Amino acid sequence: MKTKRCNQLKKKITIKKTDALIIVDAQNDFLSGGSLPVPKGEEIILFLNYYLDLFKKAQGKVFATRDWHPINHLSFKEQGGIWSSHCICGTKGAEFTPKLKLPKNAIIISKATDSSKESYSGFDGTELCKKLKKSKVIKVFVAGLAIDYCVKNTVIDAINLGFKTFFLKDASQGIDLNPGDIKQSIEMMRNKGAKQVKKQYFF
Ligand code: VGL
Ligand code: ZN
Repeated sequence: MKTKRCNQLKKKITIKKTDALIIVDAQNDFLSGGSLPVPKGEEIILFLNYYLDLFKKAQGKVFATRDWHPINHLSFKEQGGIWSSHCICGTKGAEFTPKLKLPKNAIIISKATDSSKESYSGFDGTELCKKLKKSKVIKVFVAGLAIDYCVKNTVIDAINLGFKTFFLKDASQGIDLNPGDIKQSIEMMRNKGAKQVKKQYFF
């Protein structure tokens, strides 16, 4: 039986000061030319910049997470992990793509900084929740790389922490290490209560 989805948006969205945009891992290593490129990753930059502009005009809050690994992070193949080494703190690969128009007042959240622990969520071991609550944020709009890892885990944590959570599909791409991972991740986010939205839904 097909279950009816209620988290399809019917009204247009207006960004408020208490809304936050959370850009996940828009870093050089996750884009073409980087050490762990996400397929079609570049396609999201245009959309991310569109949302950044929207949030700037509405004086919404902007957060940007970054994968910020030590050189011997357990997720790297040399350490027995599944990923080629990427986003090593302080390197060019770990920098945000220069194409991203990140405002000066964006709050940067470094994650997965402990060599012996993987953290896909921007909330895991960081001050992201504290900072959002301090800014009186109610709604979060999550976008970036990669849908099936850091975006998914950030979205699920945001929901569990009580934020009204939106997933910006057009400003996100995934890896699909196992084909179907992206689709499954989106299903999971929506089943947990995330609202999937795109550019056309905004004023
Ligand atoms: C990520 C794989 C490894 C992500 C981070 O940002 O989604 N994926 N580290
Ligand atoms: Zn990583």
